[in-house]
Formats: sequence, structure tokens, C-alpha cells
Amino acid sequence: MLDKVVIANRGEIALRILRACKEMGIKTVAVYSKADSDLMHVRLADESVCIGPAPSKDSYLNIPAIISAAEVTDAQAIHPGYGFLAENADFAEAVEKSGFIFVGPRAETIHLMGNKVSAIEAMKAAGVPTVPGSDGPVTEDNALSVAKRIGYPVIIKAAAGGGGRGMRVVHTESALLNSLFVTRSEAKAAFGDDTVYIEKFLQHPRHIEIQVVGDGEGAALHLGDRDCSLQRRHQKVVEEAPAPGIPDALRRATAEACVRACEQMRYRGAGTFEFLFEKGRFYFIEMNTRIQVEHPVTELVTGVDLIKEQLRIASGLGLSRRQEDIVVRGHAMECRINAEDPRTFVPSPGLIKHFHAPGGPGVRMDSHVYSGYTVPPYYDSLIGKLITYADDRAACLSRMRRAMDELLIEGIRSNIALHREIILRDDAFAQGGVDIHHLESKLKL
Ligand code: MV4
Repeated sequence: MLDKVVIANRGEIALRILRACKEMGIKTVAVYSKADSDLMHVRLADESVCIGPAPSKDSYLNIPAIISAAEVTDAQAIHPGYGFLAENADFAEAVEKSGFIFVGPRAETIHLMGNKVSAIEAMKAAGVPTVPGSDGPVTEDNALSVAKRIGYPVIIKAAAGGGGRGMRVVHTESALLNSLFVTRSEAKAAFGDDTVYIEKFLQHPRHIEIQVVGDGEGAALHLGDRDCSLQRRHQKVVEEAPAPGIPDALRRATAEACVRACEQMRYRGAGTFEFLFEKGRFYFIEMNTRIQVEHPVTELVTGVDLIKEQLRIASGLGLSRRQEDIVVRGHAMECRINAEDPRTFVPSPGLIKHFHAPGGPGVRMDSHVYSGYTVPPYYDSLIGKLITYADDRAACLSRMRRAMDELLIEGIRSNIALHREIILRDDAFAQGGVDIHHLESKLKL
């Protein structure tokens, strides 16, 4: 097993990684910016190293500073968490070239999945269902014929984009070539790569993703699915596992195709296959090569600690289970708690005068904040995740309403009222299976 790990992140995920390390007897090194010396995981870590000024580009995105921290503390491995450098192939490569273990896939895999055109190509080869589209980069010469074949509306996406960046919907043939030009220019400016591709635009899909783990040597398994359809401006707000109302055979067939893709690429570590689900079919759109914010819902329904699994894999111990050992039982739901105005969504950093976390049966609070903690203005506004688990979805939702009423955050604005008053009281949400537009449509009323 690994002896000492650098946690190259901040906030709740840094604390989550620290907790897993401590339980496994792994020593921890916290790296933090000048704005973050009061973080809970910095206090709890065996060692800590300040890696630079508050802005992310000078600290959590500073590759040499993070690698230096691993060198001076004589650590063996670096866990990137999510966001920041987690899906940066150059970082993964620099970590391994410097003689450390990157807790995640090989740089080559991150690179392959980072390009959405090559990711889709790899998925097709493994039998994962994809969206009808251009089958590779689109050109000014074939765009009109591709769009005619698949039918309007279509969506033009940047190959280097993802997560909602660099896309454009086109409803008519007359608008296609101009949109192609604009999307290409924006992709070039944002990513330094003007490669774009076309897909059929699905108008009312759900966002369902499948969690996988691989040992890097061709063994892989899946841990079921999550429904992340409740989102606003590409920011997930509530996630749950399993996705409600999906036929079992289809659920299993899609997950098994993901496992085959992992086996083919000898995938290493934890990963997520993102799908759109519409009219009874799954369509692959992207793969995330990191641990995700919403991993706890999968942990609660499977009993697998995904961070420990990442650390096991990184240390060369392989997977802790076989597919037959994985059983999805009950239902879990996660509400993201953000330091933001519940009506305007404007970030609300500042002093948390009082914080009280809910408890009781089936309740988990993943948060780094405490009474007297000041949320700095430099990073994203996620300050915690309230997660509930119960035998079925209705009981899980009822438990979430109860737990959300116990959560107390005083001194800053938070989206607790959005959860309590809008989402957790919504009949359509209670029914299950709302699409990706549901929350935004509801907020417009
Ligand atoms: C789509 C789509 C409809 N059809 N692709 C947005 C984020 C990025 N991961 C892919 N996205 C979408 N791709 C096709 N062919 C609609 C979206 C989309 C979306 C997807 C998942 C979650 C929220 C979303 C919000 C708006 C659009």
C-alpha cells in the first residue's frame, strides 16, 4: 500500500481523500494556497505545504509547485481530486515522469478521453451506444450532408470541449455553415483546437452516468448508474443512484458495454461514462477520467468506498471486488450545498458564524466547513454535500427533506432554501425521471 499521498485539491474533496488515507494508514500531505490555511484537511494532515497565492493558476493549477511539495515531503503519490488538474494529461505525465504515482488513469487515457472525437471513436469500437453524428471531425465540405442524414436539429461541439463548453445548436440548414464557423472560432480561442463534430440534438434527455473502476491491466467493473439531470447552467444540483425507472436489462447492457470499453483501453482508476437517455435509449457523450463530486451516492448504494478503491488501484493492489460482488441496494440522493444566493445564484463567500450538520440514520454530510470558517472568494462555491440513503427512493427523499431541515448555515447565503422550498417540494421531482431542462424551466416560472 502507498505510504504517503499528496492531496492536490481543497475543500470537501480534499477532506474526503484525507479521511480515506487515514483509515488506510496512509500518511497525508495537504497542499494549500495562501487563502486556504484554515481548511479542515490542512489541520488534519500529517504535513502541509503552502504552494502559492490565492488564485488557482498560482496554486492548485501550479504543476511545478505541487510536484515540489511531493519531493520535499518524500511522498509517493499525488491524488488530484476533481476539477483543477484532475483531467490534465500534462499534469499526469509530469507527475509520473518525476517518479510519483498519479492516482488516476495513464496520461495517454486522459488525453484520449479529453478529445471527445477520439473518446466517441473508442466507445463505438467497444459497442457503447453513441449519438448519431459525423463519426469524427466535421468539415465545411461534409457538414451539410451529415446534418441532412441525421436530421435537424443538430448540435455542433468542440472536440476539446466538454461539460457544456463550446457547443451550438442548429435548427435549420440555412444556419449550419455560419454556426460551424462560429463554433470553430470559439473552440480555437478557448481550447487552441478548432476541431468540431456534429451530433443529432436530443431535445429532452436525462443525464445518466455509469461509474466504473479499472485496474489498469484489463480488469474492470461497473458500480451502477447515477441520474444527474437536475442541473442549472451545467452545474449539477441534485444527483441520485440508481437512476429511477430504467429497465433492468437496458441498465445492465449499457453498464456492461462500459466495462468492455474499460477492458479494451486497460482503464486504470475510477471513471464515469456520461450518457444522454431519451425515449428508452442511452447515448454516450463523454467520459470523465476522475472521481466525481457525486461519487457518494454510488458508495451508499454499493457499499464500495471509491476513494479507497482509487488508492488501492494506484498502489497496484488491484480491484477489491468482482462484478458478481457488486449489488445495488436501496436508493441514495445528494444535494449540493453552495455558498450562493438562492434566487440569483451569485456567490456568497464570507464568515460562517454558525454551522450545524444533520445526522441520524441514513444521513451523510461531506463538508469541510465549520463554525468560524471563512469561505474564500477565489474558488467554486461548493461548501458541502448532503447525502441520504434509504431502502427506496420515496424514503430517501423523505429523509432528505428531514435532513435538509436540520442543516444550519448562518452568516453567508446558501442554496439551502432552493433545495427546501423548490426542489424537495416539487411533484415532478418526487415522481422521478425529470429531464435536464426541468430545473431551469421551473426557475423561469
Ligand atoms: C447534448 C445535448 C443534446 N444532444 N448532446 C451539455 C454538457 C455536455 N456534457 C453535453 N451537453 C449536452 N449535449 C446532444 N447530442 C444536450 C446537452 C446538454 C446537457 C447535457 C447534460 C446535462 C445538462 C445539459 C444541459 C444542456 C445541454
